Amino acid sequence: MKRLLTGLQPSGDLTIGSLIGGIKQSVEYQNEYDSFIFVPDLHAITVPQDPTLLRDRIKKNVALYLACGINPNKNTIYLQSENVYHTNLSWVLECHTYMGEANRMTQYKDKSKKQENVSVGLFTYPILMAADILLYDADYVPVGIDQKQHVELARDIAMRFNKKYGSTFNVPNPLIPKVGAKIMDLQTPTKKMSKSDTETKGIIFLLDSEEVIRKKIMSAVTDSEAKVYYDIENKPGISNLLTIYSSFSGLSIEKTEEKFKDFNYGNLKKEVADVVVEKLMQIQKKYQEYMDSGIVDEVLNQGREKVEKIARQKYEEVMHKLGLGRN
Ligand code: AQP
Repeated sequence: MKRLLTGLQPSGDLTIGSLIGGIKQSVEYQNEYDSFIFVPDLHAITVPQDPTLLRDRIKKNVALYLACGINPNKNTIYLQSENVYHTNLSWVLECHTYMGEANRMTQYKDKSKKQENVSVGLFTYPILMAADILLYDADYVPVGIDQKQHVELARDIAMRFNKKYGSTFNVPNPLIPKVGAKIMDLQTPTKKMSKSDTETKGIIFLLDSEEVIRKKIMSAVTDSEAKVYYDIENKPGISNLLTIYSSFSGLSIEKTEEKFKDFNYGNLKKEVADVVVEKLMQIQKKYQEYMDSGIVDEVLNQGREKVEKIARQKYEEVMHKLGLGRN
């Protein structure tokens, strides 16, 4: 069975972008693949975090994974920082990554603009991500379009390492969703909806109340043409709303466009809000049950035990090939 790996940073509360661009794929693929899903808390500290909020979010995110349909019997669920081999391998991979390659990462360019003091960790983030993937010989990594470049870097590093030291790592492939590849901010629809943005009016968090969700969608920025059709370039706000509807309802973009072609913007927003509220309320009910049940720790303990063995074996192979250590 091919292995699929995904992780969503606890750098902010999970959003509908995280759901559509990340979790949804994992839910759809969990019957077909040996699925690994983890909480990349080491990635989260590439930008400043409040320790109390971070720790709180780790458990919340696992409960949300489960509430969104990640089945703990079909997925290996674990916490990145509880397995030292991620950082060990990351260092090894850093020593096999060229500055030119790391310099080309566009997400770093975007994210570093938002920071005052940019950490080296933010720059080397894609290499830690490569370690996350290569450590477990993942075949597929479901990612939003913005993270595709990182998976390509992991591929390049894997191929280089294999060529130099003999076959060691599986070469992974990105899996990009057809619809909802990028959910945009409702207030600035030319910008990706990101959970760590400080301006939250344009972000729908999975745990937002019904009232807040409706308010955010009803005040989404659109345009003055008053005509509903899909055109990302000229109508980013409307196109984003159509994408959100399509992703939540399962209707294709073409059918969604057709359905709303005679709607005014207010009525379109109301329908989008209805479909989002319905889904998120179901998720929130299950989330609360998981948070109250103690299952989160159970799942993370099991995951930690399983991945530690796999990772140690891979890292020892790497050490041996590089001439590190004594054996
Ligand atoms: N708005 C989005 N549209 C589509 N896909 C998205 N993803 C995140 N936001 C959107 C996808 O979700 C997966 C997990 O990503 P992540 O949470 O680890 O990192 P990220 O892409 O950096 O997410 P954010 O929300 O933008 O986080 P911050 O604010 O911390 O930078 C990935 O596959 C991602 O593409």
